[in-house]
Amino acid sequence: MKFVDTSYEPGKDDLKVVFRIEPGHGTIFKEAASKIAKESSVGTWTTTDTINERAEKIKARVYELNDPYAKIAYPKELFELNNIPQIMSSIAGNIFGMKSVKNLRLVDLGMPEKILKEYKGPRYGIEGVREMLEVESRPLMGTIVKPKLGLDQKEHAKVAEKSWIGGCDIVKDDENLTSQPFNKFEDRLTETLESRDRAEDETGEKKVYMCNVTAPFNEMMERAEEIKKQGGRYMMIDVVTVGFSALQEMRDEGPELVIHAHRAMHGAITRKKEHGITMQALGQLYRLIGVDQLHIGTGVGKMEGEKNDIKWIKENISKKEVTEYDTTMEDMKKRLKQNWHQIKPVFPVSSGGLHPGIIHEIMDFLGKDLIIQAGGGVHGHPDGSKAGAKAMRQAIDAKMNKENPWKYSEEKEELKKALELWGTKPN
Ligand code: RUB
Ligand code: CA
Repeated sequence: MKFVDTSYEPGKDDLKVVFRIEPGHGTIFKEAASKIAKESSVGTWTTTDTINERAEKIKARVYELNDPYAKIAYPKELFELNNIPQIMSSIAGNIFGMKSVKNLRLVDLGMPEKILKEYKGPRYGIEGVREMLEVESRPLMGTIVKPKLGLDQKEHAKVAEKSWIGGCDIVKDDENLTSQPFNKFEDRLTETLESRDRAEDETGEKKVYMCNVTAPFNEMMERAEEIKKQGGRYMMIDVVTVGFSALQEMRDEGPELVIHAHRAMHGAITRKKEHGITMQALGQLYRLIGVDQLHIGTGVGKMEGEKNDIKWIKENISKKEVTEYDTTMEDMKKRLKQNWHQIKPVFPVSSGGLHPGIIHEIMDFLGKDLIIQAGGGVHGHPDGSKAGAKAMRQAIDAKMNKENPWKYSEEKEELKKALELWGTKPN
């Protein structure tokens, strides 16, 4: 069987995948690409006499080679279309362990409408979230209660209340806060939602609490239902650690809540430039399943991530059609067009090491359709969480009013103190 065919034109129902390939010892690039197409579709290491016509017809084909990038087209018949675990067991399965590749990276996906139609996508998306929060155009602003672990439910709710009153739209749990003995899920939920109600009364603004439901599936579902019952509007899920299958079930069968996706553990998969899966490709899958908000990185904060890549992730999870990057020759080798058809846009979240002093830079870079979150950058303010939240909102207001943050801070004490402490440079 032949798996490289550069004259092949992918059909409109094919799933297209870009791989970056470093062949293993004794293997050349083209041969490695061929083995990837083979192992990820119908073949194995040797020829077998069980090959039939169907296998020949539905095999994957390498249709473009641009060392180190190869584009492969997979006919839809290879997949159970609404089963992401099965799709990933094909296109990101055995191939990552083959000796004939030293390094392999799944770079981008081009998903056909036939696959898109099988998924619900975000229930709310950017528009739905903005409507719920009654915030038309500025970035949404949130905080993560810190210390991430150690506060009991009452202390947690108190920090949350101060943050909302100071100006946060959103308060969220951290990725590893779920239901510890000193801070049980249900108690925290009740206390924090009460804080939310008081903060809404006091400020006249809509406030949301993103409570982390991450747990084994049945428990997670019960927690989500409890949120709905107690009048919450959001659930937060650590989408990488719970897995595609559990996430899909939460989206499809869970209560009608906004889904905030924290991506803890993604670095184990996405971080190495020459191996693994890009955040961009994972983001496409999470959009397909239907998270409403997803962490994409900051380009300026404490977490690793190149600006160009972050922009690419942002475009791909939030635009209707991705084409812009097809302009440079270099990008054409590794990026695929994607039309999202009926699937709504995901609200991108920038978080990790942010503080008021770098808001202007991040908004220059990622625009206004963004959720900006700061943990340390709120609760580390010299005058505490409420002042910290105020400073963040002031920094956003300054940028919305096209004013220099230092200039704007002359009249805003909280922002001034934050800028004096952290400056206006990325840390
Ligand atoms: C934020 C924090 C989040 C990171 C995760 O706290 O720790 O979990 O945003 O990173 P702080 P990413 O504001 O104190 O740094 O968003 O890149 O997945
Ligand atoms: Ca965190």
